[in-house]
Amino acid sequence: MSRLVVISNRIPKDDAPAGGLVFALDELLSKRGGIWIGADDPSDSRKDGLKQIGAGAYDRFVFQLSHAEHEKYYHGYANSALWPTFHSRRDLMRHRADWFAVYYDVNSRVASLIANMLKPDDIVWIHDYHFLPLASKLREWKVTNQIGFFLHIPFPSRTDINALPEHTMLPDWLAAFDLVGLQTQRDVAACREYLRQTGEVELLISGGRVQRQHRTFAINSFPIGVDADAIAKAAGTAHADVAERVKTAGPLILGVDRLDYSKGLIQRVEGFGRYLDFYNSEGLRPTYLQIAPVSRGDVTAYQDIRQQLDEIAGSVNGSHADLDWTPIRYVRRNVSRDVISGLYRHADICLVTPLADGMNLVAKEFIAAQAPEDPGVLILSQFAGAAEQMEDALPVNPFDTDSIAAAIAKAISMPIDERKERYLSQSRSVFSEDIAWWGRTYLDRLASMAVA
Ligand code: ADQ
Repeated sequence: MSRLVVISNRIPKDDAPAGGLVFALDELLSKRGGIWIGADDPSDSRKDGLKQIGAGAYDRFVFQLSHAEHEKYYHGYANSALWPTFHSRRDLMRHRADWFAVYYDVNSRVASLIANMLKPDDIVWIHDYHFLPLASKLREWKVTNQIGFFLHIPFPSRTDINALPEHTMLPDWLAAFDLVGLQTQRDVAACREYLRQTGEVELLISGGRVQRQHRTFAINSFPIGVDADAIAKAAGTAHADVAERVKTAGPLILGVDRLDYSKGLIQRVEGFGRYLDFYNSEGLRPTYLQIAPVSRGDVTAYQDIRQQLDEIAGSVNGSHADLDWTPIRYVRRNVSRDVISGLYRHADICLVTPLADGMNLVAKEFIAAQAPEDPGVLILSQFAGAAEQMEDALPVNPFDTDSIAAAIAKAISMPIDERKERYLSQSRSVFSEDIAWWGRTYLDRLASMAVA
C-alpha cells in the first residue's frame, strides 16, 4: 500500500484544542498509518525544516511559523477572509493584501518542505482552506504524485466567492489537484457552477470530471462521517456518571459547538427563549446545556459573538430562572470526548442549528450515541451539510427562530415510536457511512484518477 501523507493546518498536539477535522483525521490515520504534517505553535522567529513531534500508529511532523506569519496567514487570510466568505458571511470578510502575500508564501514554503520528503508513490492528501494553493506550488516543484484535496467547509456561492480578490487564481489552484473532495452534492454543484462561470474549464459529464488546459481532475462529494461504533461504546460507558452529574428537573436539551458565528448559537438561544415564552404550555422546566469552548479568540468577529452570546443567554435566564432552576447552562471549557458521548446519550434533544456548515459532526455523533430503545431527537439546520443525509432529523431554518421553538416543542412531546423510526433511519447512514467509509471512499476515488 502506498504511503499516505496528510497535510492540514491543525494537527493533534497534547495541549491543543481540537475541532472536527482533527478528530476525523486522527481516527482515520490511527487505523491506516501514514504521515501527518501540520503547523506548530508559532514562535518568535521562523524556523525552517520539518520537526517530528510524534511517532506511533502514524508519524507527525510540524512546520514552524513566526508569530507575525501566523497572525497574517492564519488569523488574517484564512480565518478573517476565507472562512467568512466560504460561510456566506461576506459582511464579516476582511481583506488585506499583506495577509494574502503571507498566506501564499506559507503555502510556497510548505510545498518546498513536502516536495523534499516525498517518495515517488506517496499519496498526498491536503486538507482545507488553509492550503488552497498548495498543490499548484507542489506542481511547480515537479511533484507528479497523486494529490487529493478535501474541503471541510462549504463551497461558497458564485456571488460570495467573487468578493474575494484572489478568486481568479482558484481555477488554477483546484486544477493542480487530482481530486477535489467536497462535503455535499450542494457544494459540488456550487463549485462546478463557479468554474463554469469562469469560462476557463470544460465540465465533463462523466464522474464529476473537469478539464482545464492539459489537466483533468474530478470534483466529487464525500460526506465525512464519525467513528460511530466507538462513540456508541463510549456513550454506553460514560452515560451513568454523566447522568449523575447533570441533574435536571425536566428534559435535557444539548448543544456542542466551537464558539463560532457560523454555528447559529445566537439564533439557538433566541429559539429556546421563544420556546419558553410561547410554546411551553405544560410549564415544563427544561435545561438547555450548551458546551461552547472559545475558538479563534484573537479574531474580532469571535470576540463579538462571545459577548453577544453572554448577553442573550443572560437575558433568557434572567427572564425565566427560578431559585431552583436555571434554564440555560453555558459551559465554556473543553469537555472530554467520553463525557460528550455520555451527554449525547443522556440528552433528550440535540440542537444543531448552524447558519452554514460543511457537514457538522455533532449531528452524527449524537445519533451514534443514542440508545436504540429510547433515542433522543435531533433538531438539525437545513444549512448543515449533514442535512443532505439525515432527512429524518427535525429540520429547522435557524434564521426563523420560531421554527426552532416549534421544533423543540415537537421534540419534547414526540411519541416513542416516532423517535425510534427517525433514529433508525438516521442511524443507518451514520453507522454505515462512518469515518472509515469516508477515508476509504475518498482514497479509492483518488486512486482511480491515476488509472483513468
Ligand atoms: P468544526 O467546525 O470544528 O469542523 P464539527 O463538524 O461540528 O465542526 O465538529 C466539531 C467536533 O469537535 C465534534 O467532533 C465535537 O464533538 C467536537 N467538540 C465540539 N465542542 C467540543 C468540546 N467542548 N469539547 C470537546 N470536543 C468538542 C469542520 C467543519 C465542519 C465539518 C468538520 C469535519 O466546519 O462542517 O463537519 O470540519 O469535516
